[in-house]
Amino acid sequence: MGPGGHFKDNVPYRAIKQWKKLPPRFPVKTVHVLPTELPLPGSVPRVQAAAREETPAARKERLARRDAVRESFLHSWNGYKKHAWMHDEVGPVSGEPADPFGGWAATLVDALDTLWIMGLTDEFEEAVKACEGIDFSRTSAELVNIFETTIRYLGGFLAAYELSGKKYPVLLRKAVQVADLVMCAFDTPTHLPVARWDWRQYTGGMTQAAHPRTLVAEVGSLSLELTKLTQLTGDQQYYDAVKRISDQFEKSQPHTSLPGMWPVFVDPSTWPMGFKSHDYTLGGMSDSLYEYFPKQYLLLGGVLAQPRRLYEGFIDVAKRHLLRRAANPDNIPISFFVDAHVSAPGAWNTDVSSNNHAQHLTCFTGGMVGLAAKVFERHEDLEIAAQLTDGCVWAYNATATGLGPETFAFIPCGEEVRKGDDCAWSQDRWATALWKQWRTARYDTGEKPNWEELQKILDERHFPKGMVNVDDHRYILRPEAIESVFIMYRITGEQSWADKAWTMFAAVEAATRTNIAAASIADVLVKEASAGTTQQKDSMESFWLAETLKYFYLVFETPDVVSLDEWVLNTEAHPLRRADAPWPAS
Ligand code: DMJ
Repeated sequence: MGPGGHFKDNVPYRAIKQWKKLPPRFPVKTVHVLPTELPLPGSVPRVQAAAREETPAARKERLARRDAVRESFLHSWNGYKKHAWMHDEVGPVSGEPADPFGGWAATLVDALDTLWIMGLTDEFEEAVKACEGIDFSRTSAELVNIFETTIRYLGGFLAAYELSGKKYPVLLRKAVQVADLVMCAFDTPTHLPVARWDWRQYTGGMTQAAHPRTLVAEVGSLSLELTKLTQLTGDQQYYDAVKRISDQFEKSQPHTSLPGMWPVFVDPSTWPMGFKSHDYTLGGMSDSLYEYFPKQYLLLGGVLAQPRRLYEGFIDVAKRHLLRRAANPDNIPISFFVDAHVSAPGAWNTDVSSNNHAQHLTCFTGGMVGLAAKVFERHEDLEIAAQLTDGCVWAYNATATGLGPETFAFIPCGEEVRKGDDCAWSQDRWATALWKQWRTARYDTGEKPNWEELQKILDERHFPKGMVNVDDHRYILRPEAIESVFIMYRITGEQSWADKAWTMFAAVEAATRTNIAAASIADVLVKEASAGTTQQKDSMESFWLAETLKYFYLVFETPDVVSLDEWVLNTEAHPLRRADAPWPAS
């Protein structure tokens, strides 16, 4: 039954204007419940470094930086308010509103916790009041993206509700409304969700099933928000829904074609869930599946071993097959997680090939590995966390704009992260890698670099030293790089991370600020666009205010503000608030 047709009871598809919760077609028989044990004090190791002394001059500088970030936030927030209030997004160049996420004011809801963290109480209260008017029973979307709805709306309400001390009950009410919608997508024969939910089909009474080719992140990263909602409401249906999913991940972990990890495409239309494809990445389409494991462990106060097993079961496999160091002109020790493909899967002849592609989306891995190194006491991984984070900082610093590209290819130089290594920079090494990347495109299959051709490639494409290709030149205001810098700063307390953050912020501000808000950038490799064009594109996703500026701001706050020993960023509070948190406020 496609759009335009009729359902069984002759209700035309288009005539259905709002979704309606129906009695479950596939009732859940046995409900998984939250672990009941209380976390023992001290059972989860500390994440943040001990407090450091701050000189008056250092404090002055920090506060000036913090206020600059706050001013940037207010600039974009006011632009959204003036031009696109209650819409999902504002066009930062045109001022035109846009509604790509259901039309439920995604920017407003997603940014609530940042408003609170920045102490913008009047703005926060105005926004909370506006939330009362959001009608989640109607939508402008044909299909509802369940993952995006969960992270932006449900996560937005829950984070704001808890950070503001549960003093605004409307936030929890709205969270439940969003979750009611999300739960409709779980009413399938497998109890696994339809990732792009056809609300008209559901309301028309049709049987629905998960899609056999679903992105693993879209089914695997609903756990934090739904678990938190059960913690807050006591209603076990939310936790039940995600525990079924994590059990499937655990059962399948040793049996995929790259045992330990899960492929980009999975099949939740079958039971057990299918994991039969062979492409693996920590980047787009898979990223938050992996990111959520250590955070879920923290959210449950360390009493459930499953998220730890899932993390520990995958990370060494990812280190072995996907982690690559990268040569760069300053010989900074840096690494990236790349993509892998398994051919000829099987116990005896598995062949894993990997590429040399880095993505901005994988930049969260520095923070994930760092957080997990502390929480799971994997101290040797701290060096990898630093190298992953420095890889993304390097990618920013290497370009003409000071912004990291969406994706690029680098010079890989070894399969393990080692010190005193074989990764030293040379012009020849760069030329050889460039030539390997480009020679067939130029119909020249010679093994040795052709210097004349190489010069032409560089003149046309502006690759910075150390990059051998840039597939996607954009910077779309993403948060992953600064998220990792922020976590590394809180873990180590080293000032160098705050200074790196400031350099990144200055570049982001210089390139993205518009009269209205902040714009995505079309090409980070060139400072000025060619005549008659502009680098600034008319798009500002909600994560700019909800994530990117929040991390920048928190770098320049005292470490007791959203301490990682109390909170699971960027959604919910840790159930066990610690009275003896380090780094007291100055
Ligand atoms: C973020 O909104 C989320 O954190 C998500 O998990 C992946 N990427 C986007 C922004 O880049």
